[in-house]
Amino acid sequence: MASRAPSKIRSWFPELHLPGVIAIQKHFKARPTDLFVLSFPKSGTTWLKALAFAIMTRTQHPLAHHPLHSLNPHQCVVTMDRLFALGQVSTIEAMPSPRILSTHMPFSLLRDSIEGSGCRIICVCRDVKDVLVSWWHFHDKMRPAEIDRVPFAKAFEMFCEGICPSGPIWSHVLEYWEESLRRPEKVLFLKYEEMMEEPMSHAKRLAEFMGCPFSLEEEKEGVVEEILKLCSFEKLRNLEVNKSHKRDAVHLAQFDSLFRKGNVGDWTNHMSPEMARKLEEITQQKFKESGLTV
Ligand code: PAP
Repeated sequence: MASRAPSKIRSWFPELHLPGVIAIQKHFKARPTDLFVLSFPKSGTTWLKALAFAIMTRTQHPLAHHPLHSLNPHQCVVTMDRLFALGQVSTIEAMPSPRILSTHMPFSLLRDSIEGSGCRIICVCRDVKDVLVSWWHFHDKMRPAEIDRVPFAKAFEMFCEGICPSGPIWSHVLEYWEESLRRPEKVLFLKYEEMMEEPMSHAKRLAEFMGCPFSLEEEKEGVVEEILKLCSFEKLRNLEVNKSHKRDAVHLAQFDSLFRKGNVGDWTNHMSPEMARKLEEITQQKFKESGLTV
């Protein structure tokens, strides 16, 4: 069997996440029916998890009494890294098919665990400037009281160097983008900004890709609109579960920290024009010849 040259891509992980990444590489094998929600952190994962879960389970749960009313999207679609880190592999193995699973691992680190399985992948990317702003706020909110706040200018410098969880962002995004070009029937690549602009067409596209398209009756009955409403930022943010400030061993993020503004272009409130230009130039340089524009 031909052996693949080791990937040259290097990624940063918080120490806490590394055992999960290593355990996934050692022990995880995807099933043909698996659906993966894969993303760089702060790119729209929570929203995509909610949408994928609501679309897949819409016939099992009437939308008015759907689990998303009482569970955070990250409780509905598990982030594998944490369960693997905690040694709870059996929880994932016991999940009935079709499973929806998620991780922020770069494709090159996940590839061997999913290759040849036939599983489907949905990835979402977001304007790099907004990802940085979102990450900075999230990091600040999660920061223990005894640790000083990282000034935005410092976070900006580090981000430009590629230093942030799962970073550098550019190789992470490009790997999934290239895989979506190679295997469009199995890898769907979405952009947060386009989803915000045209949520309806994206929900339908998602359902088709997932193999459970909306029927004409469902469309007439307004099921697509209902799902979009259930998964909307406003709706999710105002649910009791998502106002919770608690965190547990599996979900390290406090649920309320996952719903900040949900806007496109909040970077204008944080970056000088020079900073924005610098980040845009780096991004253009990294993505040049890939056909990807973010
Ligand atoms: P994660 O990587 O920790 O899972 P992720 O969900 O990818 O986080 O990103 C969080 C961002 O998505 C937040 O953006 P902001 O900081 O710019 O506000 C969050 O507000 C936004 N977000 C969460 N839920 C939704 C939603 N339902 N619709 C749109 N944006 C959302």
